[in-house]
Amino acid sequence: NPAPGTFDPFHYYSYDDQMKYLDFVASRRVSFVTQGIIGYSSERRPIKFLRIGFPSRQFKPALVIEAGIHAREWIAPAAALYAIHELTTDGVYENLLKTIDIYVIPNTNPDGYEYSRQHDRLWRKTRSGPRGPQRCFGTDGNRNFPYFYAFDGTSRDPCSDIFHGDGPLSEPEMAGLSRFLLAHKKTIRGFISVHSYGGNILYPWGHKKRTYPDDVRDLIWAGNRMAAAVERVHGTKYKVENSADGLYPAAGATDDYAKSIGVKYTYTMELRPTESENLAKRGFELPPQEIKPAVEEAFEGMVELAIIIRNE
Ligand code: ING
Ligand code: ZN
Repeated sequence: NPAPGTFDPFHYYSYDDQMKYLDFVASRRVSFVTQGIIGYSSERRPIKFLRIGFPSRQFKPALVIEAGIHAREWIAPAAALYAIHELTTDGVYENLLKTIDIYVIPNTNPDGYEYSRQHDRLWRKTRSGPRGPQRCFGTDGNRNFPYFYAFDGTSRDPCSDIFHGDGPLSEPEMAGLSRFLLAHKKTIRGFISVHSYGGNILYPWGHKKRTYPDDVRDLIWAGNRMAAAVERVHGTKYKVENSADGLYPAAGATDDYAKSIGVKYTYTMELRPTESENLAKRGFELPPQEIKPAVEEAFEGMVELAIIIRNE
């Protein structure tokens, strides 16, 4: 078990240890860290977030970092915790945090995450259910959002890994995230959904190929800056591409939803291993010794987007 109040970049945390870390940071840096709960999972685990930023009388734009919607992508919550660690312990971010708020939601699918840790390493979905004649469990949270819901790249079969659920926001975890985004949409200028793997910075729209938002040039420009920031850390090259064109169409994802409610810069980041590294076939099981470089480089990409938003 990690020592309380520390971020250990050599181990994957349990959900309980992740939450203990959030509690510790929130209790120690009361002046500029606020903890909240966006909702509860179907197994009643709280889905917590931290807001990091100094109070200001002026308008502050916000960046939201959401991780862990897919259970087996363990590096995603680790990257979110590392971001919290850096932002709350390294003084170089103080100026940035006087002009922008960063919301970090490190684990939006705690039930799935613990199921992946304890029973089935490659579990992806939530744990709601059972559903269907085969009494299958789980919905793909990244297919459960109400923008072109079930349009393409999703399944109506509850046994499928891309099951879109019983309806838009049928999952309490996703309903909670949606409520949170709507409640803060006046201030949110950026949104990053953290996943693995591939080494990509993906921009909308995801539901259909060759279909882009009007301001896609701005998203590509900022995405390229994020990728350059990532590369400066350890030389890892992330590919900036449209999610449907570059990977596959997938309707109902968080980044499309955030874009659809008016958040300008919305992305899905696919962390290590990169597609070329994956020739070694590690996929979701990124070895613990690679947590540190993976989260360090991803963090610089996140900070770059925060700076872009702050300067607009
Ligand atoms: N990848 C994303 C997925 O949900 C994605 C890729 C995101 C596609 C957004 C389209 C839109 O399938 C992983 N690794 O989950
Ligand atoms: Zn994913």
